Amino acid sequence: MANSKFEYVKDFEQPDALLPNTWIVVRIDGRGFHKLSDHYAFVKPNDRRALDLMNAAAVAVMKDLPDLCIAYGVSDEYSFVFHPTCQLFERRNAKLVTTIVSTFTAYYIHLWSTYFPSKPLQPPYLPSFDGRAVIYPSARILRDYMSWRQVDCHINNLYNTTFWTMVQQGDMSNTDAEQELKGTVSADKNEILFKRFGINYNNEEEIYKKGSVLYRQYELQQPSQEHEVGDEDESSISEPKQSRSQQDKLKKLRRKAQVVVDHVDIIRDEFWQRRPWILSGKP
Ligand code: DGT
Ligand code: MG
Ligand code: MG
Ligand code: MG
Ligand code: MG
Repeated sequence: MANSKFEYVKDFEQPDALLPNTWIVVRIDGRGFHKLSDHYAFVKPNDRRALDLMNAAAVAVMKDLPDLCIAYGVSDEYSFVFHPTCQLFERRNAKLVTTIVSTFTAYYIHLWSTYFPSKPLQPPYLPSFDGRAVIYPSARILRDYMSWRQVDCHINNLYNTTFWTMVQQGDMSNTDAEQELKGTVSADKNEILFKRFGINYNNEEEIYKKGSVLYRQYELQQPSQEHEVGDEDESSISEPKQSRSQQDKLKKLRRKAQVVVDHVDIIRDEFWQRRPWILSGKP
């Protein structure tokens, strides 16, 4: 196309490529899900259908974007992780975030009726999500980020489980339950659940306690115990760049892999040691 005199406006666009050789985490979060969950009468504190729907939309995103190596979801949020070697969209921030947010939202709405067949979506209560990208310079810090989200899941779930049990089974008012829980630590909440309601928090469903972890499982790579991966297993900066054909081959393998939905501890080393391909990016 010939240059027009208007083309100079392109110079106003700002470059926004994310730093090379860093982990990229795109976290999305449901907008106003407090209201949305009320409107569609999500079960409190945990609605299994709502969580399964979040997971199904996230699996679709993982399948659509083979560059993603792991994702973690809890409540109305999901974190999607790109490997430091990722070159998708030249690592442009806005392009990565908007693609993930819109793809996730599209699938969430598309799959809604499968999980809530008797509750058609009604404007203005339509699901939408915000998103942001954050880069992390090492696998250790990436893991600390993931741990942060899972600890958050645990703390919120223990609180919400105790609070709603006191209200629903203990016939307390929201205000009284909130008042009593003020300043309590985990052990206090465990004790309230056990002594007053005979509930052992440990026996609650893993999906509520641990959130959801998505990763690729390859036919030839079953989880192994032997493989040792230190925390310092950074994708080495000195590693030669992958050629185009190498990248394409890896992409194909990733596309064919099964995306697993797991509800397991990702704070301790074991999860990562048994699945070394997640952090190594091979394949
Ligand atoms: P935001 O993110 O600033 O637009 O505002 P919200 O309202 O989305 O707040 P946020 O993201 O901090 O908290 C998530 C809300 O979603 C929280 O109010 C509870 C609701 N929610 C998420 N999962 C469930 C569920 O399984 N059951 C119920 N009843 N509510 C849920
Ligand atoms: Mg929020
Ligand atoms: Mg939200
Ligand atoms: Mg949230
Ligand atoms: Mg276009």
